[in-house]
Amino acid sequence: MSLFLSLPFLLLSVLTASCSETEICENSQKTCPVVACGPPGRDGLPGRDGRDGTRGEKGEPGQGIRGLQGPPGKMGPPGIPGPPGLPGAVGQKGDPGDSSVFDSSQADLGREDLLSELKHIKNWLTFSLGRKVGKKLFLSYGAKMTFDRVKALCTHFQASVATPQNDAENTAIKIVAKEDAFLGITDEENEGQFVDLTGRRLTYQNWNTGEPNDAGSQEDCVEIQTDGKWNDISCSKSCLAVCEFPA
Ligand code: MFU
Ligand code: CA
Ligand code: CA
Repeated sequence: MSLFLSLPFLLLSVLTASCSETEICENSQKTCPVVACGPPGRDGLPGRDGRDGTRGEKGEPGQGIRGLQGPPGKMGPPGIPGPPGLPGAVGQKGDPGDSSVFDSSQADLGREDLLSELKHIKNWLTFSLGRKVGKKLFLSYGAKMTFDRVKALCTHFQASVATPQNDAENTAIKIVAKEDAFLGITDEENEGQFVDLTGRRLTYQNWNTGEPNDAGSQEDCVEIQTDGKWNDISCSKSCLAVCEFPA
């Protein structure tokens, strides 16, 4: 039975109990105040637990011994690949091949056929990449660099820095070079005396008006401009690398 329902019953019990003593009371006072007359009741049982209070603030770190370090985390994603390195040096000549492993399926291609195929491939490459004048094939590397680097690059590929010896060659270089390109010509040895990279005096030249002017007293290299005209410039400037190959 709930406390609420049992309350009237309790009150009734108290009243009844008080009135059983009423005989004595009536003798002295004629009134019977229920509470005043009865002896105080005993303390009730403790109430039920209250609800949980609000959460407390975070405590200070403990003074105990620190735990061991955890294992390393997972590896991160791979980085961006770096730029390609410079080409390596040309390797040594290989050993002669073993004719016993010769593939007979290629035997029907004779020497003449192979040379003919090679000629075709050379034509395709020249057509799409370069310009051939006489026995020279001009090719652009497509990158700009200082004169020293152009020399090293052309040498690496068994070629020379483009050096026009006539109008046809000059025009071929102008077409292959989409921007200002270095020519294999300098006056580093004797100021004002332009020579090719073998040291020979020029037999052909195509200077722009007012050039060479050795501007700032430090222009000892030569660029071919997009109009085909020449200008002396600093050798440490960056220009397109164009090489000439024996073809
Ligand atoms: C001209 C050229 C120089 C340089 C300069 C910007 O000098 O001769 O080589 O290109 O213009 C005034
Ligand atoms: Ca000069
Ligand atoms: Ca100049």
